[in-house]
Amino acid sequence: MRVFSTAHLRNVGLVGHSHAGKTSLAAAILFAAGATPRLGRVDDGSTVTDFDEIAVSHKLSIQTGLAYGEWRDCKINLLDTPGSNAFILDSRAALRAADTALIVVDAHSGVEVGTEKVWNYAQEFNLPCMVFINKMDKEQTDFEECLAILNERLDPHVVPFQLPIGSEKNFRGIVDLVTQRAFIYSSDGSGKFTETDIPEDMRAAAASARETLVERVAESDDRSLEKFFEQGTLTDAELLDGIHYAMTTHAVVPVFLGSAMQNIGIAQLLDAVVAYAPDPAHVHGWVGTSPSDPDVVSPRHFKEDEPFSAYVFKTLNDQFNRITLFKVVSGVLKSDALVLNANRGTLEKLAAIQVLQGKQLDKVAEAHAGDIVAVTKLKDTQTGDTLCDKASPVKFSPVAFPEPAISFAIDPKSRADEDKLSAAMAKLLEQDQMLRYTRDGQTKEFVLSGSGQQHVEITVEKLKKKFGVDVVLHQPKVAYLETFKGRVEVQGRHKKQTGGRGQFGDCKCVFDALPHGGGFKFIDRIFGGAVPQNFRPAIEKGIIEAAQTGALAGYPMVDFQVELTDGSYHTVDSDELSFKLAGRKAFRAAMEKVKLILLEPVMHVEVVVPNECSGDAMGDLNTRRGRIEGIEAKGASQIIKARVPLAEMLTYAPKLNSMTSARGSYTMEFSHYDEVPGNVTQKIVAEAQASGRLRVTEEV
Ligand SMILES: Nc1nc2c(ncn2[C@@H]2O[C@H](COP(=O)(O)OP(=O)(O)OP(=O)(O)O)[C@@H](O)[C@H]2O)c(=O)[nH]1
Ligand SMILES: [Mg+2]
Repeated sequence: MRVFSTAHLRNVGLVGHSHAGKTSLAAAILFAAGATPRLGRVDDGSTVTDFDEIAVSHKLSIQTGLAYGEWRDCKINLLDTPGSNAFILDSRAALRAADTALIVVDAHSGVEVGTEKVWNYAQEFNLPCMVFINKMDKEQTDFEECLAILNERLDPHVVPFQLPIGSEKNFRGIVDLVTQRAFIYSSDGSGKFTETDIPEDMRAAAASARETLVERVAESDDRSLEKFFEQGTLTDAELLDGIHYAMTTHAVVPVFLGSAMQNIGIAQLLDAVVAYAPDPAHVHGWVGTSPSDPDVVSPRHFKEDEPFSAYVFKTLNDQFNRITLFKVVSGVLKSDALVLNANRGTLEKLAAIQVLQGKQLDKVAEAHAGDIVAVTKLKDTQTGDTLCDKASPVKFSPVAFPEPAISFAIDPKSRADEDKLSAAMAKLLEQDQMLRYTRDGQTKEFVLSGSGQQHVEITVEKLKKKFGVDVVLHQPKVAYLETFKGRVEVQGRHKKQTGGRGQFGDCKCVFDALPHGGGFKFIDRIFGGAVPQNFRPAIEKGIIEAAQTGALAGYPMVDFQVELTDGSYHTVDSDELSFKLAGRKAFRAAMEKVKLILLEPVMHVEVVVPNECSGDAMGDLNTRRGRIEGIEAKGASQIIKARVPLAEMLTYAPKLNSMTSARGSYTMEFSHYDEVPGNVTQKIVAEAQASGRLRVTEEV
């Protein structure tokens, strides 16, 4: 594999709504660039970037695939990202490594939910954008209409750089408005084309569209505008200069078009990427910080003569291999380099530098600033880490992900599955930052959380297919707690005489409710020897154990204190166990006298919905016993902030999807425990009685 210098690199993130044709476009680009002998197709699982067997079977990208093609002396690194709702956050992680976002749009569907999302991600990283209108060969597609939608719903700065020749099944080529040439493609999908003058019947339209293009570019900066007024137009060199500037300032978003499936327009798109997409050197560098002091800013530029630094944006792994993907931010990396992992303070040897073509690795001698490469077998390095020259340490901030939206409890199907589960999950967590795997301390369930139901289901499929671990999913239990109101004095007396040595323990206690969050307190108020000192902890132990199964619905009892005031003992029969049982009896006696209350976890929820859905979304939160605390406008969306009981949020993800046609999203985090209203308590108590969780086991 050849080494490419910074000026000859282009890092392009293919982003967009699911099914827009990103993976197909990556396949067409790789074929055009001679990287594959045939045109790969999603429909028969032969693309380079969707190599994963699960992606192939679902005909859907489930994670970012990396590949590259060589075009006109440049190496174009392609990040083929997933667009489906459950995986689209991965495109955000990938865009961190890109220098240009190529937004792929389905000509028939126009701007979709995913298009808006990736547009926002690109803005977040301040990336120049290009749009590729794909599927121009499809029925019911209209270029002008699609352009109008892009203009209205995505950004008013979109400007066509090409026009289509023919439409729908007669779509056969493009007119390039910058070079003012036409390209007519053969209809056999081979990607062969002939270059001609602009067809007679399109000349007027092309001239007017070009005029708009030049004007829009000129308007983006004063110098160009002056020249435009002086000369009435811009020279080719001025136009190219102007396009670069206009793209980086977001004054112009160039629109290209074609058909990935029919292999039309790909060569011109690649020409445009090489000509207009910035090379890394023209991108402002990254600002890192000193690993030892986050307040000390340490900028890096995409320059070959700076010390080496790189950002790890992805980890791929299976049972056997671990591949770390990173973007070289500064310097030149040579193989066998010993570098610092600035996040972990350890040294890593980057033995062989590799380039990735889907799943295939090829060695390369060096990687220059801006390039995206991979290494295998690193010890400690994780996604989000910075690798750097140990003499010049720097740390870049990782991409932060929102908390997962949906959780399921998982149960291994067998003992063998249980044994393998945690090792397999550790590998999956390493490669998927949107996934969380926790054990609920109270319900004792293993909980798998992800960004959507499909995300969690595909994770379960990976567990089975890649690690041979079979699990079942079910709704997680809610970790209710119990408490009480009031103050009571009770006696707990345990006495047993069954021949031989008996058992005897007796205590008097005052049970008193504490405010929410007060936990448990045990206060020994016995003066003198009513109960010998060494038996008193047993009383406390007995109460703590008994409190694990509350008297209302069998959930742990919290927020109360017990004062031990008195008791009695027997010199022969008393022992620790007897006093533990006395403590239990005291607890149960108290529970019969106080007013029991059920507590439930309440979440702080933030829901983002398009303006027109906010009424429905608020109404729905009300039916979920939610308390709306605020609503804020953000562009065409509303952010609703509310506190909602967790029990009501378990089924929220699919409901929000259907209410907003998948345009809404939400995050939630634990807020506090609150009292469950009476009618809901009755239901939970009835369920607890039916499930037998109220049965108390006597220990004698
Ligand atoms: N007619 C037509 N179909 C296309 C074209 N490009 C892709 N398709 C089809 O559209 C479907 C989706 O294509 P993909 O390439 O998987 O789309 P994607 O954007 O990668 O989708 P995700 O990975 O889910 O984000 C497949 O069935 C493709 O064959 C095109 O130019 N014309
Ligand atoms: Mg795809």
